[in-house]
Amino acid sequence: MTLGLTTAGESHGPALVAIVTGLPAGLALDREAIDADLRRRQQGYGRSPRQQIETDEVEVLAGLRHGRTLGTPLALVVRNRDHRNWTWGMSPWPPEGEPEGKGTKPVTVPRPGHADLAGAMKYGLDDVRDALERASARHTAVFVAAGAVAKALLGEIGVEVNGSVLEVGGAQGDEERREAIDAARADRETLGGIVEVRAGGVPPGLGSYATKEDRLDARLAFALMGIQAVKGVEVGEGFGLAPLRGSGAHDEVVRGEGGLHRETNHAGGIEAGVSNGEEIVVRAAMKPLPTLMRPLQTVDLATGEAAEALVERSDTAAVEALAVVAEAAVAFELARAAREKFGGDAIGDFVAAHAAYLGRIDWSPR
Ligand code: EPS
Repeated sequence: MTLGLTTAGESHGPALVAIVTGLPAGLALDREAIDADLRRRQQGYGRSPRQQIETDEVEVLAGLRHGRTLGTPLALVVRNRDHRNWTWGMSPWPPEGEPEGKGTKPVTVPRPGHADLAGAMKYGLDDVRDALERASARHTAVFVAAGAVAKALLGEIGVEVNGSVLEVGGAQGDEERREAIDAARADRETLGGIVEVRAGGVPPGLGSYATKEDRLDARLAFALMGIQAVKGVEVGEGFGLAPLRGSGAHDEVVRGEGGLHRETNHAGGIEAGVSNGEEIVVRAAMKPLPTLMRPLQTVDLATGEAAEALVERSDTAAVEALAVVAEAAVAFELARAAREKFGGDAIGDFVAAHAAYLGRIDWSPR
């Protein structure tokens, strides 16, 4: 038993879609909680005016009845309100009538750092829009909806997942980060940053050292690296462990009141690809976004001449959004690992298997 996630959707197409498979029956979902995460993802400082057009809300097409999962594929939809400005340009079928609205002219000036050039070459595209629409981080909205479902499942076994921003453009405090974003916007620049996700209540034993694919650290790195603009991932103290001696790098085992635990957490809650019962701590580094209002140099694919890259409405920074998306990605992967360990067709089976397992092991969270 495992969880599956398939998504579809372009940035300015009609909608974003996710199908989640492998949920137990009887899990209560809260529409407000899912929509709250969708709003959190939209709210960060430095987002594009696009966010004033979108008010993301989840719709459920299948797999849910009266707020409880049926144990069947759960189909989630988030509509793109902006699509009304692109009905001709992003029409799924050959458009009828005169071209109108946005996206009517082919994009031929690829942006360095975006999917544009590699996508056009790989898929044989004359219009770079056919690459950038799916590569856009817009579709992280539906990942967040799926992540909210995963958090509901994890909540049943006392696991909580939280993402937060550590830095934007090298600035750390709230005020400093806003100043950095304002300064970048004034210079028609963009910024990246670092986010952290922490998961508490994760029991020892999620993931496995049995194969590379089972390793929880590898799976979380994959989940985070799969998010647009992420260029680096760290587990626990990550790169900071490299210069240390062994005695300062590992987490000694002690007996607490209710069982075994660690005094430190250099490992970020994962040893040998298996959760060890300490808080899971992972970080992701995001590059500055590639759509600059001060365009970088490129080559026009239609003429072969030097040109300036595409300038489109875009975000100055989306690091706060990444914190929410990364939280969803970590939650989904932990939920998947928990489904593998605890199984169950009904939510009660899943919860009972978790409780029986905790009864067997000698563990007490710090
Ligand atoms: C994005 C470009 C901007 C962002 C978008 C991601 O969209 P637009 O080109 O329509 O202004 O706002 O993100 C979202 C719409 C979203 O909801 O996150 C890109 O190129 O990745």
